[in-house]
Amino acid sequence: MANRKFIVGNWKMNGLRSALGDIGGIAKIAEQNSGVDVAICPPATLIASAAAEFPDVAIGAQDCHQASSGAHTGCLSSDMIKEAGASLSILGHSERRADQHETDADVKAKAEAVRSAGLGAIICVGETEEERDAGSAVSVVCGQLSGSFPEGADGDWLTIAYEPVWAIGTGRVPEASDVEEMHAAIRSKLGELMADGSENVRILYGGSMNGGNAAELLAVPNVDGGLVGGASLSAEKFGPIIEAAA
Ligand code: G2H
Repeated sequence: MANRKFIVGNWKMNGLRSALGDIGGIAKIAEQNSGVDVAICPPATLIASAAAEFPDVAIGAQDCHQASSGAHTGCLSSDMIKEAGASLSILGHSERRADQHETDADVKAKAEAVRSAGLGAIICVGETEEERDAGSAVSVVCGQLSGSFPEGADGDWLTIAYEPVWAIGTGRVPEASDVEEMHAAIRSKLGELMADGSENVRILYGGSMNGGNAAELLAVPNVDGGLVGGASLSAEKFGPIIEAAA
C-alpha cells in the first residue's frame, strides 16, 4: 500500500513573528486536505509561538544537537525543541553539511537524539552537480544514507529527503526519470539497512519544488512527498503543493 504523502515546508532562515499569519494560512489548507501529512519547519525562534497558535499543523525544527545538554553555545537539544512544540526535525540538510561541516556521523547521532526524545527525523541526502556529472550520484547518495542511518530506524519516525544540491533554490529540477532512479536506489538501500519495514519509510523529494511541478514529481514511484523551501513561505505558494499531494 502506498504511503500517505508528507509535505514539509523548510523555511530556512526566513520569518519573523509577522510571518505567523502565513503558518495560520498553511494550517487552514492542511486541515482542508486531511489525507496529506503537512509540517512547517520555521526558524527556531518561531517554533513555540507557531506550535501554540496552530496546534493542528505539525511544527518542526531545522536542526538539533546530538548532545542532551552541555557546553554547546548556540545549539538546541532534542528536549529543548520538543518542549518548544516541535514534533520533528530536519537533519543533515546540505546547507548545514556545507556551512556547518556536518558529517554523516553527526547526522546519525542527531537522528538518534531526536528519536530518544520521541520526535520524528527527516534526514537529507543529495549529490552535487559535479558528482552527478561524474556519474556517481547514486553511490554518493547511498553512501550518505548508510553513514547517516540511525539505530532503531522505523517509518513511524524516520523520513528520508532526497535533495540534489544543484536543484536547491535554483529553479532547476531533475528529470522525472532521474528522480525515479534515485528514489528506487534509496528504497533498495533502505531494504539493506533495515531488517523489516523499509517500505514504510517515506522518501521525500526536495529542490525547487513548486505549485507548477509538484504534481509530476509527486507522481513518481517512491516519491512519498516533498521538502519545500522557497515555495513554502506563503499559503498562496505552498497551498497548491499540498493540494497536488491530496
Ligand atoms: C531544498 C528545498 C528545501 P527549495 O533545500 O529543503 O529548498 O525548495 O527552495 O529549493
